[in-house]
Amino acid sequence: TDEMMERWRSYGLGQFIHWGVYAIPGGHWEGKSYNGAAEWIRSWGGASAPANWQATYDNLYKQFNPVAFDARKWAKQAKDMGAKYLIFTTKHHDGFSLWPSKYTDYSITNTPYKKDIVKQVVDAYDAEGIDVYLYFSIIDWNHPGYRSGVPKTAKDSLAYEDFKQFTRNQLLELLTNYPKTKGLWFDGTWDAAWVKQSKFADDLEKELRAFHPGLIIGSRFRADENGKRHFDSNGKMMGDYEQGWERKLPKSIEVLEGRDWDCVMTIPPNQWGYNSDWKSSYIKTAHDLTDMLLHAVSMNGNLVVNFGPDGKGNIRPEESITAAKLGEWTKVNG
Ligand code: FUL
Repeated sequence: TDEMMERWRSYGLGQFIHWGVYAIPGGHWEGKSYNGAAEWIRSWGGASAPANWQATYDNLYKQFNPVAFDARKWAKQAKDMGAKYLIFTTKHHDGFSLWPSKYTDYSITNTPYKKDIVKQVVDAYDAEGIDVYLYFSIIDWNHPGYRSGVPKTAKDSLAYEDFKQFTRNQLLELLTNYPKTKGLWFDGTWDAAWVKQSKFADDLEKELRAFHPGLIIGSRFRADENGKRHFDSNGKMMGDYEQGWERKLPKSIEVLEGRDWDCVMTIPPNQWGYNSDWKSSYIKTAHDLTDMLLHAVSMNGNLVVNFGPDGKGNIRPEESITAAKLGEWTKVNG
């Protein structure tokens, strides 16, 4: 609703958190490092991949036991930083669900940790007055029916129908379990055939909005024929600039006219999930980030700074220092 969009427009600063099984390898496995984004390590291909790597990765959840995880600590830190909203990865491309989803076994339920992480995060941030948006990847490397691109055979199509229903079920499940959710921040649509089958997406969008009045939906939910995401200027969707690996924000106000947008930003270049090695990277300073925040806000956007907690649930010290410095700045500058 307009009221919700008004609220969204007033945020300014947000926090993104990428957390999942990929935090265990942290961009490395058996002494080798992977140069791509740490949360993409499952797709580690070519000669550098250890034998049976994907099967190894798909079993890592059996070790996921974040004993240091304390949602209240994260929420307090976000509050002190001045974040007005959170975008939290409920499920990234690997398909691992951080909530006890009844539609898959690949979820937090079957880890040694067992407890519902999404619930703890939603409750803790809500208690600090921070609005929560759920990140949800359409790509799901774990689901047997998922494939990239349009299904080619009848068997594939059937499996893909199953995947679409699964996606719908999981989304309704999230909104049912976490009614405090303010919006859904989708990802991975470029790789999903359903964007070309707009009837399904149209119906699903209507269903989600009817089910959860006021729900804000990110523009990555839809894409054009070529899989390119786009802004929607009708005030019902917000669009994003994903510029995590470049210090780049939209330059001209004209391209943004009438659009609601946020810019999601990593602190190191192109790393969203935890990477145990930051040394080789150019790390954005709190000063860089406040520049970006001012830039975004001056062009009617929000800036969302990403954090990638480690496999135990700790936010890395470098990120905590940045958060504290941002907090000092937002306290003085509003
Ligand atoms: C991208 C993803 O592929 C990255 O891993 C990350 O989640 C970023 C925010 O969106 O499309």
